Amino acid sequence: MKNYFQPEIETMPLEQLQALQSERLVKQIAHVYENCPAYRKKMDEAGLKPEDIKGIDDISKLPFTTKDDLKDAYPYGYLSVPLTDVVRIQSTSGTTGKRVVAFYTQEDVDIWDECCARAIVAAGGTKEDVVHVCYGYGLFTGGPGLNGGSHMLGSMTLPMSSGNTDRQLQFMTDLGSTILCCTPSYAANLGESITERGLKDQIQLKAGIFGAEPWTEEMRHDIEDTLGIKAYDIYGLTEISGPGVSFECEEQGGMHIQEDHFYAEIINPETGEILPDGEIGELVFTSLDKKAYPLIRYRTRDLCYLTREKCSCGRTHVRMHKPMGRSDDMMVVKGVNVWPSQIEQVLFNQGYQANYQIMVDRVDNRDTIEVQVEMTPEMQKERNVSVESREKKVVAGLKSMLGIKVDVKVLQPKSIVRSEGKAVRVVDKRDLYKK
Ligand code: DLL
Repeated sequence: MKNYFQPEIETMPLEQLQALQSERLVKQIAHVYENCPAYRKKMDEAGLKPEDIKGIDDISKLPFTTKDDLKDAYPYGYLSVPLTDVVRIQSTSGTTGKRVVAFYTQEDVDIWDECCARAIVAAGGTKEDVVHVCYGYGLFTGGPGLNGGSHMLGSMTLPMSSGNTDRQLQFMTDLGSTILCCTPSYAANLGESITERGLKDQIQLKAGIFGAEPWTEEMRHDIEDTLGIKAYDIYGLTEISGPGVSFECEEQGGMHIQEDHFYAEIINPETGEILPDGEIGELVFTSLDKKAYPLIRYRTRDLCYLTREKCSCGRTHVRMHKPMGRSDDMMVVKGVNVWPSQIEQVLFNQGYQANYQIMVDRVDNRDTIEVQVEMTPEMQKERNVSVESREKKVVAGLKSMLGIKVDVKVLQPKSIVRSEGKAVRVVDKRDLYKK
């Protein structure tokens, strides 16, 4: 059985890594120029020939690829192998318009599974573990990705998919699940059900691999306390392959990007200029060895920063900080930039949990914003604290975080619909008035 902590790759010195990346990039550019008319056109327009790309340092010569490019070329425009070599597709949810369909050869699936196997190992997983996957299966990459990684590792895999909490808990207790893979919001939801049903003594979970949506450190601590586990972040996107593009190690200090497969850059989203490590900007990825749908300098719209500071796990691959959200998650309300994650941080700091929603509207030409959040069952029992005083406290916390007045409604437990996959945190009714 192969070892999925791969020191020869994951702890490679930088110069060696750059040599590997250079070799792979040169091959990749030759591949897309030869086999993908959309890339040949882009490179011709930029006056570039494959020979101009001699190594990783030349990457900045290449044009960016955007989500609009992929949507405009739907479905086959960026396919770079004959259709007969494709064994699988996955697809985005299409929440921001037309779907993107990503294609995989068998080798591409193997690379993806390997990245997910590495992620499970980095979270302490071994062949002895029982891996409970309740990310959705189907077009969404969450279920198939972690499923593939767990298979590759040789762990017993529970392909639960999302939803049906009763069944999740039954299998979790009966079969002794030790590693939970789902969105952080569903992990919080499961934690709540475990507490309510008094099942904590019957579960054997030790770790969780949570991603697919932004979540704060505060939410991590809450999940870790409720489930009695270590909660690891995992990141990825359909266009680049799915989960496992980066993941956390035992240090939980940012996610190591699998740099032998994906080259990362951070750019200024306005100017496209490459930013140094430590500066926040838009994350851009180049697939170095995928064949069917290899994206070159793909603009993810995710905002974060990179660090090459030494990590005590020994991995040398660059770490990305938890993305605070996509640039399109940021709302401008009353003229101020508002991130859902800032609101979440205030709520957790005041003892609330993951059950909240943000309603934005425009009334009489003025923006309105209301945060609805549930009391925890413990808060409900504290009879000496009124709902009004709780609301005032959240209003004050949000005012100091955001600088604007936010209306707040503190609700009874169980008033807000629970999420089974990616949580819908924001309902922005102003979108209805567009066009
Ligand atoms: O969400 C892939 C995935 C599945 C990642 C399971 C992790 C676990 P998409 O549906 O294409 O793919 O959405 C990708 O989700 O660009 C980010 O905006 C967001 N995202 C993914 N992981 C994280 C994370 C999957 N750990 C988009 N933290 C990305 C914050 C994340 N945002």
